[in-house]
Amino acid sequence: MLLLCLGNPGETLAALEVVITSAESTDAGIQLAWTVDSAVTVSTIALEKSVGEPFVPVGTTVSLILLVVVSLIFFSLSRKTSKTAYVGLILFGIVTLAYAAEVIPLSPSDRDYTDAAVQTGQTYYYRMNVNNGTYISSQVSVVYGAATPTSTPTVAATPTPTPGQPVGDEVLVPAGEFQMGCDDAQNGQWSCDSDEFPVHAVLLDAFYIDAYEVTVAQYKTCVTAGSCAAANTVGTCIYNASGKEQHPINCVDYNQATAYCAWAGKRLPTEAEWEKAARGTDQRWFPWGNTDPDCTYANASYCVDATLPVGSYPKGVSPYGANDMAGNVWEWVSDWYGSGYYAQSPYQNPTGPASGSYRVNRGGGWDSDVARYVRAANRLNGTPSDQDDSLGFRCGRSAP
Ligand SMILES: [Ca+2]
Ligand SMILES: [Ca+2]
Repeated sequence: MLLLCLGNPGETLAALEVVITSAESTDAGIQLAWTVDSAVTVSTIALEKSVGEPFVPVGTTVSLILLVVVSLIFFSLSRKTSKTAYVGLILFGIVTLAYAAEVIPLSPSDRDYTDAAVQTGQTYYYRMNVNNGTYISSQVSVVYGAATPTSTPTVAATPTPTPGQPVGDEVLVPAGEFQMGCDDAQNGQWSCDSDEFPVHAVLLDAFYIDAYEVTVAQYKTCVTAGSCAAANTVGTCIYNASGKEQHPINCVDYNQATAYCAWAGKRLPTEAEWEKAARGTDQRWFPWGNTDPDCTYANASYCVDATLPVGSYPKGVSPYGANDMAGNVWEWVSDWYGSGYYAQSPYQNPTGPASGSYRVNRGGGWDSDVARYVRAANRLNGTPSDQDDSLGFRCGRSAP
């Protein structure tokens, strides 16, 4: 979106030079950035904002003082004052306050600011007050035009869960072949389900996959941006549960998961990508290896009977660094479910059957009461409209 900048940015004031170098508006707000001459010590910076009207030349503080002084004079002379004079006082007050600036305090080290409190079609004026009294010489008039609804992914800006890496991190799964599916001869005590036959070689291009399940906080960011529908809130759905912002979002259907990933500039992983990210290339049964699962490896088998913050089981991390690929919540992947698909799957970058009634869910959830459900080869399916309290998702994307 184009902005209108009026005035003469960059005028030097004594030893101080503050230049508004860029001003952009997006749906997330108006973004302002500035530079300060390195020779100048900045002790305070305050951004002043006026809505719809330019700043009066004398400045806001002076305007308010004037209003108080004029008011006192009027009231001291009240018995001698006409109604017309009172009307004049009221008008003066309205005009003065209409020009009053909102002061946005900033840290002296700040060099940019995004003002989210803006409305489409309104004009805003900003100016910098540096070191408590030195204004930049030019005002910046920002015309926030008719916004085109575009989404602004802010995944990387969400809070960091502990333990583990920051939410929003992705892990890279390099290109190459792996064995997908299950082979009873290679599966220890765990029998394969029929839809995991036959084990077959799959060649995938390199891809990224989220290191964590998408959290409630992340999903809410998409809802706030207007690009995702709110998750279901009934029963044990945690969309509105306090203190669970870093838990995986649950009770979202396939289309909601797809919409979130698109908003984040990603997509759901394919079933093959998900399985490779979960178990690597050595046909291990679980993300951490072939040790039987317990409550130190994964949130499953009713260990806590609820979701937990993502990344709570670093011991159960996959060979590529993906967390909670076993347990916490089941995860939507992009493929239609086909129980016999493995027998006809293409060798390279399979994307599942062309159509179907169910989408694939992977990894098991907090309520998986049988350990074999959290095997990396296990497959489940759900109708695309399912919103289950043990079903969430994570996103992936092709490596550039
Ligand atoms: Ca999971
Ligand atoms: Ca199964």
